[in-house]
Amino acid sequence: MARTLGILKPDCIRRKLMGTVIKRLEEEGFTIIDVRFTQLSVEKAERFYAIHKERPFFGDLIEFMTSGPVFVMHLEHENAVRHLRDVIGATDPAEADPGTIRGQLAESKQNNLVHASDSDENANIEIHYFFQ
Ligand code: 3AN
Repeated sequence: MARTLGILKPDCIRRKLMGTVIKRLEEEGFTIIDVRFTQLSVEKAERFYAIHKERPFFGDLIEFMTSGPVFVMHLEHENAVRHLRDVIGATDPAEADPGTIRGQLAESKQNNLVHASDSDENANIEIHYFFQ
């Protein structure tokens, strides 16, 4: 079994969609290994998204990710990274498959409800970033 990291972003919590998204993840076969409900500091969010530092949306992304609590999930599934990214869909909800979480529910590229690790290597780094 492989593992990945998912984060329910502040828009997901504000819109009271946590239950909906978690239910979908359970229906898709994910096992929840560990969770943390936490408020990211600007420093922690900037380190988490360091790879996007030069992108024009970086400031907005950090402001958004620190605008309220996030729900961090350590998840297990066969091909967990691929499976979670398939279930949440493309970054831009307008481009996401209508059957995906973002395709069904997300509002914009920024307010897209869920973060998912994009490789096994990054999943490992991100899991250790939040869970000892
Ligand atoms: P994903 O979350 O689908 O892996 P990335 O890694 O390209 O997408 O981007 C990280 C986060 O940055 C996205 N989840 C999204 O919130 C934000 N983001 C990406 N591209 C844009 C954009 N063009 N405008 C605003 N926010 C963006």
